[in-house]
Amino acid sequence: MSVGESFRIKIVQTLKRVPYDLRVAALKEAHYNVLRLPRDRVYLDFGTTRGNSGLTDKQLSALMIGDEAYAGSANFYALERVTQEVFGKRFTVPTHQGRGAEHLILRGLLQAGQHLLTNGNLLTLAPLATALTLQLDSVLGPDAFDPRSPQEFKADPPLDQVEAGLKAGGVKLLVLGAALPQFGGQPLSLDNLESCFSLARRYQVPLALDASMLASAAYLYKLRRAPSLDVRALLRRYAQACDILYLTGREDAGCHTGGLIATNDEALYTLFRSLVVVYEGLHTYGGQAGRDMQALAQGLADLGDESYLAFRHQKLSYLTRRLEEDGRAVYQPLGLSGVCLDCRTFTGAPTSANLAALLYLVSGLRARPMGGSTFGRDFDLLGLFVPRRCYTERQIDYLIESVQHLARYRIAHSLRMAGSEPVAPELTRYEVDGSFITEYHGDFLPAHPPEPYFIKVVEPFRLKSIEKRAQAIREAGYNTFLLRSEDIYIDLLTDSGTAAMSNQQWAKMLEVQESELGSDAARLFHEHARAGLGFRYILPTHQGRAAEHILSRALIHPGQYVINNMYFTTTREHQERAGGIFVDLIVDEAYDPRSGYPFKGDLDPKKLTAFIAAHGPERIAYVCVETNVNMAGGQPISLATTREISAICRYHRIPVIFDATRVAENAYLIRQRERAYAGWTIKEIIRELMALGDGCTISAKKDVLVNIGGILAVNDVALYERCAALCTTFEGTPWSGGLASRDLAAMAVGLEEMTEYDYISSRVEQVRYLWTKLREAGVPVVEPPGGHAVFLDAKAFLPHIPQDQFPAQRLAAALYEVSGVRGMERGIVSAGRDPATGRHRASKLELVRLAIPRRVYTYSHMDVVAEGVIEVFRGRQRLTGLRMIFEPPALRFFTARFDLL
Ligand code: P61
Repeated sequence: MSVGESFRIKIVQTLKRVPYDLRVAALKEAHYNVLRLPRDRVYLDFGTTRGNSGLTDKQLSALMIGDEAYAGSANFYALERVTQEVFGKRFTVPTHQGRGAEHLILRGLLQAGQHLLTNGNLLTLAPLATALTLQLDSVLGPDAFDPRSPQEFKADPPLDQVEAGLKAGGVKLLVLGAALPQFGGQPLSLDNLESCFSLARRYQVPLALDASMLASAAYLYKLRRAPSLDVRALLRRYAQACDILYLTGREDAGCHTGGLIATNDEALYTLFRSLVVVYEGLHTYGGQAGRDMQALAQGLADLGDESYLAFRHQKLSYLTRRLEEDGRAVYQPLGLSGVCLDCRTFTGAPTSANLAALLYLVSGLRARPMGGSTFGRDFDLLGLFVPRRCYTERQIDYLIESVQHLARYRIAHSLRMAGSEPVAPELTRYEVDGSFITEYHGDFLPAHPPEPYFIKVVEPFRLKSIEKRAQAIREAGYNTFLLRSEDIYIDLLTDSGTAAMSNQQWAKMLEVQESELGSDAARLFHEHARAGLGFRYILPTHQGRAAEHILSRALIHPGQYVINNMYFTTTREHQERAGGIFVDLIVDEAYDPRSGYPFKGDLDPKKLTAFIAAHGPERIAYVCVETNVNMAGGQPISLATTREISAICRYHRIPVIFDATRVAENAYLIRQRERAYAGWTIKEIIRELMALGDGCTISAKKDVLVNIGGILAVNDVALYERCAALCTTFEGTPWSGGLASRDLAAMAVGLEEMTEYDYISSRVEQVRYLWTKLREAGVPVVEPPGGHAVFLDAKAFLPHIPQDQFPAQRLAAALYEVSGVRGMERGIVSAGRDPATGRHRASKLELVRLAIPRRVYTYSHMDVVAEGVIEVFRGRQRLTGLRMIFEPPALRFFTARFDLL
């Protein structure tokens, strides 16, 4: 079974590759030390796990509830409470980061020249010890330096050496790291810590535990030695085995800054409290903003989240396995920070500094060179540290392929360290004679391009037990619309309003001013909508159906026909409510799930001509052309056919109105499938398509990448004025459409982002990935793959259930029960009843839609979804039909209830 992330993505940070010439210049400027490169010159950063995690949504909101009082901030008390709960430590002293804590501990407990002993936890400790003229002794077992030794707890110091140090009387403090960042996060075992602690007690030397990566250590301990214990219990037991616990919030707690010291010893607390005010800040904020203490409190409260730790372990194991398959020696066993490569396995055995520079040059990635002299031992590793909740599997794949790619290069010159030995690797400068590599083979192109964004904020979720799911779907009347979000594992109900917004959208949202009259946001929105779509007049609406409501009222005389390519539920509802007679003239192929016709969304020009001839153009209110037709399976329209439709309508003076809700996806599929447009940009294709119409309605909750919003655009001024009046009546001012200004700002930015090629291709290719997996397993899916969703063909999936027993409804319910994945019925229930006869409209298509939210789920999630569907498919014979026990009057699929037959 695949393991997916235990979260969905909430905010993404858009990501651009750094061109080769910029990389060359940046590397020179950084004196060939990749650790000196600024982050914006790095494409994906595997140089550290410190302070670069994706936040959880709760941490993000914690940042918004900072109590920035100078003394006695509420956030301090929250932090203190969590520290008590998680670690069982009564007193908390906040510090600005981990090294702030270390500084206070060293300064408080040791005097110049005195000794302290550590298990190789040197990263920040060593420079501090030097600065305070302390003697730092580091002990680790010989295995710790052997990448091949399977010793599971390489951070365990040999007890005899610890005792020898304590016995001699020289050592005044023991500082043990729960996991060592140097080798990818090698853990310290609980047993070893407990033994060290009793030794320390015997010799009356305080033991300080660096708990920055305690969750990682505890998880690995559980995995390797104590499967029956849970991580939360282990966190407490580790914490009990020390006098002082300290940490940086920038590792397992997933924060960007912040640290603390915690103890149960009142004398120690008094000591640190007297120092914190000198070096950090007041004892109730310790050099952290209130918001950072709150985010740290939240991060610590979530430390024991085993589903995330399990996911992380699995992904790092995958990274290890792939690298080993390529013949690389990887430091063993796995820690939870990342993977360390033995540089000697590369041809010519370059140093890690050389390899890191080369890796950056050829792929824009940063890795961490970890060489030789730190421990005075002979090892040279390239650290591939994987930030938490930040990169997807595709991005890890890119890392793997980049490392493979290194084999093609020869390094012409070794780097020579310039100047004297610096305090920290970040400060090292190198020199090189001539050019660094012999030749450049062009920018490295991966087999599967990674997502053009990385994760900024996540929303954790978990899979509920099968019993809970069975109960939930029963209580929901076998209708997935009636399930609660908290009961869902992976939510593919809809791609509507579910996108992860970008950092740029959020930035604009904060920037604009709120006003329902013309605001900077309204101007920005208008500019982008007009430029992007090409229509003259633009109205925002609160969402798509509001635009449809206004347009239908403004354009339909009762008794007139409205021609559509298939139907969408809300569109048809508003056309009919305005007195229109709904007509569907989509091409026949659209109704054949097996047909691979590339433009199954097209309106049929022959059917249109015949209809006009039969009824007369004046009886047709307008022709509504949906892009990327939702109910047909996310199937695109072509420019060629739409041009024909447009010409026919222009000739007869029938307006053409697009439902351009998924126009960017449609444009991408045109670029792929319609040869004449292969070289066009997405923007150009959208403009070309929209130029064939007289206006459009848009639900911005789809392609436009916002959670709320709609657009109505027209060319005709008289029509615009009718619409603007209706907008004022039903929505809000014509400038706001009933939206907050920030929503207009988010739409403005979204209208740009949706046209970026890297984004739209990664979006549609993800849909195709799931589609391919299902099809290869023999699951009946609508062909060819569409733009926003994969549609299961329920008639073929459950041929033994007749349509009046709602096979698609049944399938959606079963999928939820089996896998926690939520899809949506798009069959006879959605089609509703014929207003004339009152009977079910026996829809030709009986589908379950798995709509994929934009930028929210990863390829790992898609694997999990595919496995769920395939499992239902295997057991399909056992499924029986449903009967409807409650039916509402309009749009019944939303709230209807069913029972098993
Ligand atoms: C969806 F089950 N779609 O796909 P609004 N046009 C088109 C849409 O796809 C669309 C709207 C207009 C939804 C949400 C939804 O029966 C349902 O912003 C092509 O939702 O008002 C919406 O835009 C309406 C799901 C709507 C449904 C109606 O999931």
